[in-house]
Amino acid sequence: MINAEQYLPARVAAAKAGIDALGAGAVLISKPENVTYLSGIRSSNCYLILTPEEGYILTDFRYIEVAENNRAGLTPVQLEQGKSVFDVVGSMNIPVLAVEEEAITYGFFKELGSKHQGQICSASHLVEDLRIVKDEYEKECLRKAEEIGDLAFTHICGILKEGMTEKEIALELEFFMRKSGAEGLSFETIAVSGVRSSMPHGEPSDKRIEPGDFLTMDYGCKYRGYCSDMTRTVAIGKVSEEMKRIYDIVRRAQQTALEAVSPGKKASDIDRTARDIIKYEGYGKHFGHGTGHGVGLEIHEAPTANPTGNTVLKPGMAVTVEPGIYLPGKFGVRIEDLALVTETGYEVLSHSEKDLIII
Ligand SMILES: [Mn+2]
Repeated sequence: MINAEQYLPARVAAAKAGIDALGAGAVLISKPENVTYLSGIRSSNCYLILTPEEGYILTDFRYIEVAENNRAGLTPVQLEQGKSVFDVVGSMNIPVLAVEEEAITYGFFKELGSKHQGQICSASHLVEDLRIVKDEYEKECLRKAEEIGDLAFTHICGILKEGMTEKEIALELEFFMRKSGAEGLSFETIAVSGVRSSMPHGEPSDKRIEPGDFLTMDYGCKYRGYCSDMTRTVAIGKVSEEMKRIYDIVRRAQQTALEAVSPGKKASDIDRTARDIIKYEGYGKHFGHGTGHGVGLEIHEAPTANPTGNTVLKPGMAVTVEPGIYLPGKFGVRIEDLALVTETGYEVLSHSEKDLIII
């Protein structure tokens, strides 16, 4: 497996190169995923201060050893007890400091303002704009995370049986993914069956699966910090004609939209491809969410593939394709794959069966 370390200095250099355009002399990186992206360090209390020339990594005693060993070329600064990141920033006399406005709280902003004498401006999406295109290391992590998801699907299909509860199914998926090398979950597992499957993000309950149910499982794990995300809907025992028909529409919408993923397309084009098929079949109002989203260190990141998603797809972007149809009081169906945009089209990272499985 490739190592992340060789990519870190280039990522830091790219972030530094964007500071001038913000109208700032330095940027304070506080969003944990952005800190990880640039430094390789995962920590709950770690900040980066970058200027066009310098880079500092600020953390406390608990993480100082990893900070000292960082391979990103950042200078470690230990935050002594009683001393905060705001004290350090205050002592640096930065005329204009850019902050990650969507990642900080009002309390953070107030404290920063009490110590920092200069102006504050927005870092906009300085690091997110870099993260949107994945490098080879990140692609490998995403492939590996999705592979664990695929293995979990095979595993669950082998043990699903009438009478299992949604909670038991979710737990089996989670336990299996952890045993298969995942560090944790990328989000709370969704396992909903029967009438409950019409809730796109329903929580697993004590409901037992029974013949005639659809069971939708939407789950993901983290591998080296990178998230996987996939959804499959399977049938238990038997299916009605209506269930078969709806499944087929979603299956077709998902496959067609997936095949539409290619560089130069807008994210909204992917959404429209899926939505047009579902609308044409008369279920437009039962598909009330976007078709997909980017995935990386965060489970939901850019690009957003909904009707207004105006990001132009580029090679290296990762995007889910996950249309669904939800009929309240009856059932719901969603199918989701994660795809990487390539030079010529797409590479699908989830390989689990998508034709209707009846267990
Ligand atoms: Mn998703």
